[in-house]
Amino acid sequence: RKTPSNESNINHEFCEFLTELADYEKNVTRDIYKHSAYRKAASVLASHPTRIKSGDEAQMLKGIGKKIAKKIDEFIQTGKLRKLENIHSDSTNTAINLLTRVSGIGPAKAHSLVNEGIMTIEDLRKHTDKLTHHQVIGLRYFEDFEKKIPRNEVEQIEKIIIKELKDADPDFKITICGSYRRGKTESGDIDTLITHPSLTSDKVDKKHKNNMLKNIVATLEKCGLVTETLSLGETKFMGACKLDSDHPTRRLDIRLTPQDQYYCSILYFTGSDIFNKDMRAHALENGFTLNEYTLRPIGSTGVPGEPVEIHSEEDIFDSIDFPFKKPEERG
Ligand code: DCP
Ligand code: MG
Ligand code: MN
Repeated sequence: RKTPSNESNINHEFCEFLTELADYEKNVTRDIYKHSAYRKAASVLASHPTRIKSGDEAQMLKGIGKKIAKKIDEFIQTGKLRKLENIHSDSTNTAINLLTRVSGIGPAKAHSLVNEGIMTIEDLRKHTDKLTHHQVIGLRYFEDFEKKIPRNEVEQIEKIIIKELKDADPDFKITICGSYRRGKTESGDIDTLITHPSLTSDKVDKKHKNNMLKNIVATLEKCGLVTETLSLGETKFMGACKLDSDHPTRRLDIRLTPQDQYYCSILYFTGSDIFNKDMRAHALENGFTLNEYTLRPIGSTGVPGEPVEIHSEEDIFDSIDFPFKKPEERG
C-alpha cells in the first residue's frame, strides 16, 4: 500500500508482490531486516524507467540481491510466487496482516489477538475491551483511514490549519510534509510540522512547549476540524480530522519542533522513510549522525559532537556531501 504501485509505474506488478512480502516480514515473521530489503527493492523498481525483463537485469540495480532476483525470475516465468501463494493460504497470516491495518495495532498485538481467535474486523468489533483508546478509534474509522486523501482535500485542510493557527498567533510557521510535500496526488494522512520563534532547544521550557501543542490542538478542535485524539504529547499529536460531513475522517499527525531544529525536522517528516534511511546511512559513511532533531559530527572516539548549525534543507545535504534532492525526488 505504501509503495508506488499504480499504473504510472511500469514495474508495478513486481512492486506489488515485493510490498506484500515486505508486509508479511514486518507483521508475521517480524523480521525487520527482510522487511527493509523488500521495501527497498520495491522502491528501486518503482523509480526504474524501463520494464525489468529478468532477475539478472534487476540484480544490477543497487538494493536488489540474488534472492529477490530469483523471485523476479519466478514471477516473470510463472506469473506468480509460490512463497506468496503459501502465505495467502494460511488463515493465521492473513488475519495478522489484516489486524495490523487498524491504526494502533502493531504486529505483537495482532499476534496476541489472533492467538485468542480474533481473526476479522467483525470479531474485533465485539472485543473492544481488549483495545487501547487509540486502537478503538483506529477500528471505528477502519474504512475511512484506509481511503487515500486527494491532494485537493489536503490543500483545503492545510488552509484551515494555517488560518486558525495564524489567527491565534501570526508567528507560527506551518508546513504540511509527508507524501503531500513530495508532490503526491494522494496521501495516506496529513503530516503537519509547526514551529514558533519562542521555541529553541537551548532554553528548554517544557511547560511552555507542552501547553503550546495542547493549545494548537484545542484551537483546531474548536473550529471543528480535529475530531479525535489518538495520542497527545509535548511535541507529537496523533489524531483525526474531518473537513465536513461530505468527507471521510482523516488521520492527522502534528509535530512541534524548536526553531533551530526545524530543517532536520522538515527533512525527516518529508521522507520518504526509505529516502531517510538512505540519507542517514550516507551521513554515517561521511562521519555524521542525522536524525529528526540534529546533524552531528562523529568524532574519532565515536561520540557525536555539537550539532552543526543548519539554515536550510540544502545545508544538511551539503554538510554530508549528498547531492540535493527536491522533495518530489525523495522517493
Ligand atoms: N518516517 C520515517 N520512518 C518511519 C515513519 C515515518 O522516516 N518509520 C517519516 C518519513 C515519512 C514521514 O515521516 O515520509 C511521514 O510518515 P507517514 O507514515 O505519514 O508517510 P508518508 O506521508 O510518506 O506517506 P503516506 O501518504 O502513506 O502518509
Ligand atoms: Mg503521511
Ligand atoms: Mn503520518
